[in-house]
This record gives sequence, structure tokens and C-alpha cells, in this order.
Amino acid sequence: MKFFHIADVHLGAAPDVGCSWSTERKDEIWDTFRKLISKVKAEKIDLLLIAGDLFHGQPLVRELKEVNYLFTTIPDTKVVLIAGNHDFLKIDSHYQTFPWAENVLGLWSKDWSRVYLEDLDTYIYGLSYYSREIEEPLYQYIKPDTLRPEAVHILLGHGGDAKHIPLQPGALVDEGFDYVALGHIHKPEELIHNRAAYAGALEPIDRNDIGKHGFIRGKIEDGDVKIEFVPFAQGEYVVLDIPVDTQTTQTSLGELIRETIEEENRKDAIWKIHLVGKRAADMEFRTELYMGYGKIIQIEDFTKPDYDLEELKEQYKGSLIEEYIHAFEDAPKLPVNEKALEYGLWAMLETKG
Ligand SMILES: [Mn+2]
Repeated sequence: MKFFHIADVHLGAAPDVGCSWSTERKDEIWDTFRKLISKVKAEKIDLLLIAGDLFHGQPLVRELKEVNYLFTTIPDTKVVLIAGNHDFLKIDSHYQTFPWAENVLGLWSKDWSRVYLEDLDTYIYGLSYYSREIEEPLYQYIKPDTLRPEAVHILLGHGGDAKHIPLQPGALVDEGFDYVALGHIHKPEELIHNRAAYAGALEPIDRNDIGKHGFIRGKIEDGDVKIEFVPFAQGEYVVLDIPVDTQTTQTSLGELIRETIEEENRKDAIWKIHLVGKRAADMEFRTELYMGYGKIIQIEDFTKPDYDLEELKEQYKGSLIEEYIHAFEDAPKLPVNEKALEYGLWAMLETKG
């Protein structure tokens, strides 16, 4: 049996609001989902697992029509889905009342339920969110049917943090689930080798979703599960370190950022720039001036001023500045102390004029 496990597609989300590429990203989220469905068809996948948050919010009927149409194009694939904390089942949610295609099975119950796929001799267990938060560890109460150990038992889950159904993947696997297909955490992660995994968001949804995104391709043969992560997203948030030194100026830094982005030559990247290294002690970079130099979502300045402490002590002998530097000389080399020294010196030197 071949399956795809996807999660957190967040259809309808518009990432990076206010940026010029926001609408493009919104369209790419839909587009990647369509491509995924084409891939399901091309690879003749038996089962498509959607582990919650297919939509970014409450789905409109026309959005469900769109999605259902896509599901009708893969009639030989069983689609099993649950509602997550973003698209949770509000009282008037269209999820339950929508006339889904025959191959689509929603586990819409608040308490756990399961579907049985006869052709695949597979049980899929799960539940849907009825509120934004669930603090109870609901998955630990779900037990796979031990009377049918020869069948495949899959848990479809969403959550894993304190406010969204905390869970222990190891305990679930020990209960007898062959595979635990999880959503909610946007970073893809194999929690237990071949047995429990977060597919991660199909496309990164915001600037915190750093790195590769895609879905999980799996195969179950004679009770043996094999999974692999497949990068599939059209966009990626990439951290880019830009080295600064004491000679770097506002203009030269701008040129360096522009050149580095050009050399990287990545159409899919949305940049998170980190300025690193030692800047001249009197230099302050106005990072907002570089924001238009590419698809840049954020520039953070991690540079440190290059103070010559010996020279400063000499120059300000007998003053508070000398005393201040002296006070830190015996202090443990902790980041917090370095910061205090840096900020304190900066404040004192600044007021000196
Ligand atoms: Mn979620």
C-alpha cells in the first residue's frame, strides 16, 4: 500500500502580508496543493492522509468545492482528513455538511472514531478539533484494534504542544499503531523512524517556517512501514549570514547584500538576513534601507562593536568608563555580560558626546 501524508497546507493563508510577494505566495499554496494531487494520480497512491489545517481558517463552501473537485480527479485514492486547530469545526462549519466525493472520508467526530478501508485492510483513527485549543492528551485514549493485528492501523493526529493535544509518539507506537501521521508542527520531522512523523507544512506559511517543506511518501508491505520526506514546496525561508567588519559602511553593506543575493541565485528564497561580525565601534547600520534589495522579509543585526578596551581604559582613566570596563574583566565570559559591557559602554560613550 502506497500513501502520501500531508499536513498544514493552510489553504487561504497569505504569508508575509504587506510584502510585494504576498499574493504570489497565497497562490503558490493553492498551486502546490494542486500539484500534490497530480502527483498522487501519477504515482497511483492508494491513500492520502491529511493531518489537519488543510485550511488556514474556516473554509468557505466554494473553497471546499475547489478541494473536492481535486479529490474527484483521484477516484482510486482514498482521502482521509481531520480538522485541525485553524480549520476547527465551528458549529456552522461546512466540513461536515459538504457533499464530499465518495473517496473522501472525514473523521469529523470530537471523540475519536475510525474508518476502515476494506481494499487496503487498513483502519485509520482520529478526531477533529472543535475549538482552537485542546489541552487534554486525547490521543493516549485511542487504542488500535488488537483483534486484527494483521490489518494496518494508522493514527491521524494534529497537535503535540501543551495547548494542542500533547502527545508521546513512542507510547502511541507501543500501543500498536503501525504509523502515526501528524500535523500542526510546521517543521517536518521523523519522530520515530518509519513509525511516527510530522509531514510539516506543505509550503512554509510564515517566516518562522525555515528550511525545506514538502510531504511524506510512505509504503506499507507485510506490516513493514517505510517513509521518506519529499521536498515539494515552491518557496523557502532561508537564513543568510552577511559578514561585517570594521571597514563596512552603510553603502558597502548594501552592495554586499545585493551581490550575495544575486550570487545565491535562488528564485524560491525569501531571505532572513543576519548581519554578523564586528562593526566599527561608532557604526550603526540602518537595516531598513536594504529591505527592497530582494525578497527580504527580515534583517537582524547581530554585529558587535569593535571596542578597544585597553585603549578606552587609557583614554578614560579615572572615570566611570574605566571602572566599568574593569568591573567586567573578572566577570565570567557569558553572553549576558558581554552584552551588558557593550550596551553600557555604548551608553556612556554616547553621552560623552
Ligand atoms: Mn495546527
